[in-house]
Amino acid sequence: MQEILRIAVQKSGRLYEGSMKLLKECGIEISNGNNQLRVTAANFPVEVFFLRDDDIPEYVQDAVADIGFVGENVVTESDKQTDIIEKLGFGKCRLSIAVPKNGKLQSVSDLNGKKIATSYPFILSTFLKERNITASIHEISGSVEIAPKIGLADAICDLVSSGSTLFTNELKEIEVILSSEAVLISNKELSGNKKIILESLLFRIRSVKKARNNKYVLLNAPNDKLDMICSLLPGMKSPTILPLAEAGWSSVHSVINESDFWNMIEKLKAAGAQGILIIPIEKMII
Ligand code: PRT
Ligand code: ZN
Repeated sequence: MQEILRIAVQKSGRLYEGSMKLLKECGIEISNGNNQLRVTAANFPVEVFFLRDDDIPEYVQDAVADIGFVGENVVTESDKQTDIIEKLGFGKCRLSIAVPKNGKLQSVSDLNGKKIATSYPFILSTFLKERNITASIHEISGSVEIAPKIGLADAICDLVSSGSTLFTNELKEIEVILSSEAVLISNKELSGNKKIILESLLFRIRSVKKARNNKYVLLNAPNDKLDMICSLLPGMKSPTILPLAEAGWSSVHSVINESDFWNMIEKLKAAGAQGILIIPIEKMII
C-alpha cells in the first residue's frame, strides 16, 4: 500500500481558509463538504485531519499526524517536540504586551509586582524571566482584552493583528514578544517515504509562495531606452525583449518583487517605459 502523509489543519477559525487555499493552490483536491474530520485528497498522497489549533503540535509530536499547519505562537506556547519546516505567509500577527492607554504603566519594567492576563503563560513567563521581571500571570482562555477594564489584571499579553481590539479597549502596545505566522511543522521521525511526499509538497508550497510575492510585468519601450530599463529589472535570468510592429520600439517582459513594486514602476516610467501591464503569477518554478 502506498504511504500517505497526514496533514493536521485547523478545523475552523482564522487559519482554516488560508490552509485550504494553500493546499488548493498546490493542486491538492480536498473536499470538506460534509464537515468531515478526515479527508483523503483525490490526486496527491495526503490525508487532511481537521483539528483544534491548540491540539496540532501535540498530535504532530505524537505522530497522530505527520505534519501540521499552525500558528507559530501555538507551536512556541505548546512547547512540544516538532520541527518548524516552513513559514506559510498567512495568519500573520504578533504576541504583545499591552497596558491601559491612560494609565501609569509605560514600559515592561513597570510590570514588576503587577498582574498580567494572557492565554500564553509559557511564552510570557519565559519573557518575564529573561527580563528579570516578577509579575503574576493570570491565565484566561478568551476575551483577554477586557481584563484590565474589569479589574482582573493590570496588563495583558495577547495576539494583535490590526490593533483595533486594543484600540477599542483603550489599551496600548508596549512590547512585541513574538512575531508569528502560520508555519508547517513536522514530526521529527518521518519515514523515508513520507519525507519524499513532504519534499514534493514543500516544492509546491515554495512555488506558490514565490508566485504570490512576485508579479509579471510587460511594458513597451523605445529601443534607445532599453539598456536603462533592463538595468532596473531583475527578472528570473534577464528580461525578455521582443520587437514591436512599430519600428524602434520593443516589448519587455520580466518578473518583479511585490515588496518593491510601486518604487519599481515609478523608476520604469521615469526611464521611458509605456503601457505597463502587471499580471499576477500563478506558480513560479525556479
Ligand atoms: O477553535 P480553535 O482553538 O482551533 O481556534 P482559536 O479560537 O484558538 O484560534 P483562532 O482561530 O482565533 O486563531 C488561530 C490562529 O490565527 C492564532 O493562533 C494565530 O496564529 C492566528 N491569528 C492571526 C490570530 C490573529 N491574527 C488575531 N488577531 N489569532 C487571534 N487573533 C485575535 C486576538 O487574540 C485578539 O482577540 O484577534 C484579536 C486582535 O485582532 P486585531 O485585528 O483587533 O488586532
Ligand atoms: Zn485554539
